[in-house]
Amino acid sequence: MARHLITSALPYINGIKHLGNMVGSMLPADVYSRYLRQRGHDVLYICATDEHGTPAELAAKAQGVPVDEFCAQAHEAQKAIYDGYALAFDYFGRSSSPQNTEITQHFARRLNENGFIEERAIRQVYSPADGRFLPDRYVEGTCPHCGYDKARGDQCENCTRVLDPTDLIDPRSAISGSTDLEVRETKHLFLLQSKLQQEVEAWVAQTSEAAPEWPQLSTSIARKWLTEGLHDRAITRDLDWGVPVPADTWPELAAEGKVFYVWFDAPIEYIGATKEWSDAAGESAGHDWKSWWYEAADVRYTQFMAKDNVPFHTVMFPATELGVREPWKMVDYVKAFNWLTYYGGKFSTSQKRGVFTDQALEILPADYWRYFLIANAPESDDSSFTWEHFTATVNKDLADTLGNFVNRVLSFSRKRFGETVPAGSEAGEAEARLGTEIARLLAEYEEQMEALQFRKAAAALRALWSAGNSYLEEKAPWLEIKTDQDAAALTLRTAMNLIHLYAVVSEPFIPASAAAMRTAFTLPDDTATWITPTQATTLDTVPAGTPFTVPPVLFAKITEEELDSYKERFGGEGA
Ligand code: B3M
Ligand code: ZN
Repeated sequence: MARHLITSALPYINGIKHLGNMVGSMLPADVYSRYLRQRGHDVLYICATDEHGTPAELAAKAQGVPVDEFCAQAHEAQKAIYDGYALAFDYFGRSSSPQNTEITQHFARRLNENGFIEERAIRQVYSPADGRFLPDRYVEGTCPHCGYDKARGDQCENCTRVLDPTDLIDPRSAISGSTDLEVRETKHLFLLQSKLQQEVEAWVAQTSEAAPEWPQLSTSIARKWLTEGLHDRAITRDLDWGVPVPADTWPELAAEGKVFYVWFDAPIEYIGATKEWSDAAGESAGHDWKSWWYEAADVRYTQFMAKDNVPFHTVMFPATELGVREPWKMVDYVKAFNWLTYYGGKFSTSQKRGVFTDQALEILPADYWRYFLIANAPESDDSSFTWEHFTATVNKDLADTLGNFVNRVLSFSRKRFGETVPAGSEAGEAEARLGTEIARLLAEYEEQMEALQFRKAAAALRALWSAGNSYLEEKAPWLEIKTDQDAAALTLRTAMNLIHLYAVVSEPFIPASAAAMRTAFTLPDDTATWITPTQATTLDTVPAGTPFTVPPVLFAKITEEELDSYKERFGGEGA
């Protein structure tokens, strides 16, 4: 059996993420990892905070704390939220780790030995008052296109035009405000991606077309970038915070304090964080990071990310890995997502529009969000978050279809037959039909999950829940009981077996509720992590006589008043 390496794009350190970030990377990666683990695969799910670069330095400055302290705190804050969503990372690392420094420097040295790195002199803005070169975002001024007076050196937020710091009118330092700026020549390292164009092209063609094919979104973005041609790019910056250029190879640049550009070291942190995972556990734990990454032909590597990150993962990082000329594991499957919008508009971290991951958890438990987000994942197109849609989905799918079924069946059975699963008659024709239907839907669910089609997998799961409701309506044990106790008992025993099946197969989506359903039954050897379609046909994993309890209501309905208050708090339509 293959080993599965799974990574989700590394959340940037400067601030709490919104629901759109969650559904486009970490959440589906977690659902997929959980599913594969349940199916008995050896899975390693790695993520980390992406901590270098100017936004981290600027955010730390704004808070008036040293950047390393800022990152340490922000890492813990993000980690706590992801724990709240029950994201079951094998390790959640930090790109500022010594492990990442070591591997990033190693990659750079190898690229250099192989002729893929060149030192080039470029002209850059220098601030004598600050005593340093100012990278793009550290220069502010007036946009030459629209006149906006707070345009940054990389882009004007107002008209979105991409800028060069030297384009700005009346430029000033974002650090000190000094307008005494000059342009000086300085050396930087360039990665000669143009030399790797053909190799990357061949790799993309081969990998994206292998079975299963990459989603069209990933392939089309990769192709577009390759068609436009790979350009050599600067991979160093003048910043205090970052992976230092190694002095053994570039003494002059190291002495000037140059560090690698954040997008150079961030993907390498997938490997770095795996080493952090190894190192943290000690050798005794059997965590062998290198076996997952180096000469790891038996590893199947799946990445999750939003579409804006696709070029870095399908083109740039592969170019880096290919240029290193060592057998590092390259991605097999790139699962990319479109945008989740907020009432059709952009979720925006900088403008605080939409629902942030910490706020969502203050309102409702993680399972509500996990289910809604995955069932509406922006897979083939953008999808829109609205409070109306969220409320309708929670109330219908989670509260009515699943939660109500569970509580109704268990409460009614306890009332009529006591606290163990009743025996009743032998299964009949209705049970046979139900078993066949459940097996069919379960096979569909497995197929969609294996194809990483999350919306379709969610739809199959929902259909499994509905099938239980249809069965219950058809048999109507509350009527059967009046004339035939054994018939009613059979119906309830069958329904309780469905609850147990739901507990097992819903776990990737709603782990906490799944645990509540599963522990309702006191089964001596209930260790199976999956129920196959064939096993499902007989619906007999929970035998008569099994003690059970009635769990608290699994999902509360969202009321009209609550809906109104959420819209009021977060801004509804037109936001
Ligand atoms: N940190 C995502 C972002 O901030 C970026 C992903 C890195 S993955 C190696 O847009
Ligand atoms: Zn502008």
